[in-house]
Amino acid sequence: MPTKPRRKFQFTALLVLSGALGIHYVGRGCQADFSSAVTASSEWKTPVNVGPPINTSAWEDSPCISPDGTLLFFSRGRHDAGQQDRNVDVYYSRKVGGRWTEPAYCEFNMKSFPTSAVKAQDNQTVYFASVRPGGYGQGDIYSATRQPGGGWSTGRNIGPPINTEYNESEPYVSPDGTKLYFTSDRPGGVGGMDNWVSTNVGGQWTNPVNLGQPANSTYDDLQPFVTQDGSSLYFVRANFANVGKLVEGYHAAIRRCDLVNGKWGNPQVVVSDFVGEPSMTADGRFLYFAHVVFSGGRPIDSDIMMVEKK
Ligand SMILES: [Ca+2]
Ligand SMILES: [Ca+2]
Repeated sequence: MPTKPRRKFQFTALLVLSGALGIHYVGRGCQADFSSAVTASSEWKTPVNVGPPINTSAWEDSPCISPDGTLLFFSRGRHDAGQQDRNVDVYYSRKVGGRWTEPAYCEFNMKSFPTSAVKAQDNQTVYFASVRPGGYGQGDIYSATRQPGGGWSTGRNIGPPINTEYNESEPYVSPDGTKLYFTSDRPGGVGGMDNWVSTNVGGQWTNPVNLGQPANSTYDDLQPFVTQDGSSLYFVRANFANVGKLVEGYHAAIRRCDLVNGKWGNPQVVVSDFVGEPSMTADGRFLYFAHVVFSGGRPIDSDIMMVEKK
């Protein structure tokens, strides 16, 4: 059983949803000054910032790239970088002629309530996390559908057993729609935030199952993304409780576990440091993620970055 004390977050969902790294580090009073260099493991090229019009001086994170690589959802804090609050909304951009179009505001945003961490598989249905009136408590997972005339529905709470009084966020649905991976701090985990999975049987989500060790740990394990063939899990391991102690390797790195005999193997670092929200194209060629930039020990910006497989 976890021995780590439960932490109380004012906006627990938002921490995971968007600006997660920044709020945590602000809250923990991290004093160190970090290089903003992002490094990737040897099978990847050099990570690059996707630039404007996606990135601005505002807080962009939670990228979700469509399987074909032509549609990018992401979150943007409407306040100055490092000053995120509940004003976090989802935008999307399309790649036309090799360039990203000016981001458009998603209809399922709700003013004054954060919405983030969209995951879409077919460009028709999206899953996202939000903190809204009428929810089950803290962050919950919602779904929205593409409307006939364009745009999106406002979103529907997908209910229990996925959503509880605890925090649920970071949904990822498998291409066939049968598996929902998400992050929660609910009881029964390994410790801190863990990743969970539920299976859709006859249109109903089954009781979520903890991914277990070594995919989860007593640190914070969050933001799951599973490759199209289901063989690799990308996620973030961070150490939000002790970030000020500069625990090596736990400054929010993206890791990968491969499925071995039906079990997730030991995680390997893919991209670091102060990175999160992995999302990959179906061909496994492009990995999008968020990166928090620090200056003077404080997060000053978050941008969306991309790395291409060699
Ligand atoms: Ca930015
Ligand atoms: Ca909840």
